[in-house]
Amino acid sequence: MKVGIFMGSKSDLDTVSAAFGIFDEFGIEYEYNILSAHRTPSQVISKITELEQKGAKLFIGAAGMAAHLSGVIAAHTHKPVLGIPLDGGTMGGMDSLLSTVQMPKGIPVATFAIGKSGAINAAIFAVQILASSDQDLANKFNDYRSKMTQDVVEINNSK
Ligand code: RP5
Repeated sequence: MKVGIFMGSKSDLDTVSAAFGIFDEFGIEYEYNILSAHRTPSQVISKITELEQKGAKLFIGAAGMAAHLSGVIAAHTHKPVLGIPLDGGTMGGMDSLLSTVQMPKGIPVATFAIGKSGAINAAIFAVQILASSDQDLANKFNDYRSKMTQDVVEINNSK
C-alpha cells in the first residue's frame, strides 16, 4: 500500500473516487478511509499510524467546508500531504480551498484545484512523487504524458 487517502464524509466519495482511476491505471495500491478531522479526530490520527505501518509513502486529504483534514494529517505525519478542497455547496469550495491551502509555515499541504480536477491532479502528483524513486513507474508516466499530447495532436489532425 503506497497512498493513504482520507475524506471527511461519505458525501465526498463521488468526487474523490476520480483519483482512484488514476491509481488503478498506474497500478498503485491505495487505501481510502472516510474519517473527519472534526467528527472522528482520534480515529484520523490512529489511521495515519496504521497506514504508515502498512507502507504509505504519502497521504491525500479531501474535505469540504471548514476543511481541516489535510492540515491535521500533515500535523501527524512527516510524509507529504496532498490536499483536495471540495465544494461543500455554500461557497463553491472557496471556504475549503482557503482552509486547506493557508497552512502556517513549517507544516505544508500541497493543495490542488477544487473538486474533481483537484482529485485527479492530486493523484497524478502522487504518481510523480512515487515515480521519482521507481523507474518502471517513471516510464509509465512518460507514456501517459506522451499519450495526452498525442490525443490533442490527433484532434487537430482529424479536423
Ligand atoms: C466536510 O464537510 C466533509 O468533507 C464534507 O465535504 C462536508 C459535508 O459533510 P456532510 O455533512 O455531507 O457529511 O467535513
